[in-house]
Amino acid sequence: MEGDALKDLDCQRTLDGRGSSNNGSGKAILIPACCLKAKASKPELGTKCHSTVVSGWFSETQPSSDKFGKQVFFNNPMWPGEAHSLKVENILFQEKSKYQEVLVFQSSAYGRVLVLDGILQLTEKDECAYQEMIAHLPLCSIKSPKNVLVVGGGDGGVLREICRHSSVELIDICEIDQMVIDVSKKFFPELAIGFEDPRVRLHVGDAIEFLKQAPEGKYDAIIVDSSDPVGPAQELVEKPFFKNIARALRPGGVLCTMAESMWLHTHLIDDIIYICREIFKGSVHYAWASVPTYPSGVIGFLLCSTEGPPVDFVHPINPIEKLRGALEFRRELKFYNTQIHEAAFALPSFVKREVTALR
Ligand code: SPD
Repeated sequence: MEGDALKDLDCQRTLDGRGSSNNGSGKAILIPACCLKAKASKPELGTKCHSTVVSGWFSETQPSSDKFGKQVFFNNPMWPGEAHSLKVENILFQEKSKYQEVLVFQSSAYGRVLVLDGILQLTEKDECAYQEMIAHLPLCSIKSPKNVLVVGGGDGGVLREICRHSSVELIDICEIDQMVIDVSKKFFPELAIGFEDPRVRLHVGDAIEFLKQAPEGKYDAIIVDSSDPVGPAQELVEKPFFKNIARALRPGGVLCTMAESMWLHTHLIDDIIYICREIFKGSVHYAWASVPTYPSGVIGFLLCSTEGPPVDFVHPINPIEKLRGALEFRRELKFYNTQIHEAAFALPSFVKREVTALR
């Protein structure tokens, strides 16, 4: 185990796959092992994630066997060397769907928790920060959004937030895993309430295929609420997927996608921004928010617009405070407001330095 732990911490010297087209240097650069692993198109042998509850505590680790066959726990490859733990009061649901292992438990500090393939997706206490930001950062950046597509988001929390916007007429959601929807309806009614809105049209299936079939220019906004890009979700950070998104957006339409933690994955963020800059000819920005139960306590969002009427993501043209009924719709906004929106784009100096594609 010691050897593997050390390997995880190692940085490997490698050539930047983008060569000189990114920063023009073409030099060998250091990519942390976590980012290399996150870039792998398939989960590595023996690293399939499973929910781990040991002695009454959940951590984002994965069980494996040492050379003597004894069960040992390794860190998740996306964030080697750390694991935030939550005390488990009670396991409420644990089953394998066709796609992943789904776990719901009652924690003592953060309420109910949803975990997919061993990775924490949300807790009742802090889900507001993620869902409100990923929905309102894009929707408050354009005037009167009407047609919105959600990729993933089967828990319904992002739908709940989009529904605050009375200008929205249609919300398509494409979620691959029916079990996530069912589990959310049973255990997370405050999120699944999003499905009850008559503007929502649910499509259970593969979003990659859904987007290929989507009419050109149909959506004002597309929100990608995915899991982390290891294994199946890897395709959601690749060029063909972003190309299909850009095609499905109207001119001056916006994309908001979950974009990992600046404390852990600046190389991954750099890669995604680099790809998106090539595809989205409007603007590309990175924002972040505090979500205490996500690795490193923060999560990032990438905001992109297609060529067309310019979009100023940093200064929302459609402030939530001015939208009739939005602050109170279904439940009070807990995290998002216009000040938080503007502040979310302020980046620490190390991020400005390391994410070269932002320059
Ligand atoms: N590292 C966890 C990232 C989880 C992103 N998806 C959350 C789903 C909430 N609707």
